[in-house]
Amino acid sequence: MCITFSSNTFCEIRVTLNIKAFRHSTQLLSVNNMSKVVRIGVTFPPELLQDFDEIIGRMGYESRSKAIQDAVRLYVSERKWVKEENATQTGVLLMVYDHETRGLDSELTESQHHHAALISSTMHIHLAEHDCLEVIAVKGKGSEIRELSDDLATRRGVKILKSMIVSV
Ligand code: NI
Repeated sequence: MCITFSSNTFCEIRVTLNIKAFRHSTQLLSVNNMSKVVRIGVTFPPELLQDFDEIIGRMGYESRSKAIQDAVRLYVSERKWVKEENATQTGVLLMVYDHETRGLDSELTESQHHHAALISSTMHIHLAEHDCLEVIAVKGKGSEIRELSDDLATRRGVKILKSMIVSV
């Protein structure tokens, strides 16, 4: 697994994850069959890692690996709705992005126009000097919501994309 963030400066750390989660990965660095874990290399922008360490330190985590496993588990559980491809679903996509990332503003607008039938409403808030918050209300087929969500989330400059989706 390779995670890339928008910053140009990275810290490298090593994390250990449950083997079940990454048994299909083609980029495993090493597998320890005895302990049923996979060791992978992940890069982080230093400030993200600093924030993460501060939070898990306060929570009392003894190792980064356990905290990262829990974070990934939460991410997976929050996105389980994507499996219900054919059901009609509704909810909101909440996105934070850096509007100064070259071309991003128009890419995001283009993507939303492409999925116009899915989007009921969009609210844009200028959060800070660089950051914008966009709340996109959606209703439609699960697979189409997932397509839009993935398209937005994976663009460079998009820092957070949180989905709150329910089946109706
Ligand atoms: Ni803005």
